[in-house]
Amino acid sequence: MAECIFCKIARKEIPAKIVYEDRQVVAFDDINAQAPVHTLVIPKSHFATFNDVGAEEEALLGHMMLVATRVARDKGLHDKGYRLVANCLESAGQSVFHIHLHLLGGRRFAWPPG
Ligand code: DGP
Repeated sequence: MAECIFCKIARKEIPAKIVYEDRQVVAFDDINAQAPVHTLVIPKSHFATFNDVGAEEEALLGHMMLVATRVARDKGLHDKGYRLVANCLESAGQSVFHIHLHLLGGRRFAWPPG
């Protein structure tokens, strides 16, 4: 999508600290980090929310999860633990309408989330 900020990051039209990329996804560090490690995993194709992802994208969603675990390993979190978060719609905290997984780590997290 032309105006989507995460599409622009995927197309390298605006800068981001990209830590992983392949044909389907890009992972880059969050500009407003909430933990020592805060990386976002996005698909290169645009879906505004997880409600917009159909069953035909099952493999893509699984790939996003596996990439998140790979980045967690690369960032030294594999044995320490980490959190994966996906916010869907405003009430859950979604502010960018291009689906993404948050990989958070490097500190202790509370449960339940706020
Ligand atoms: P969410 O609130 O779940 O939609 O998360 C969106 C995240 O995206 C939020 O933690 C901040 C991050 N973010 C927003 N704009 C940019 C940007 O231009 N660059 C980077 N690296 N992160 C961004």
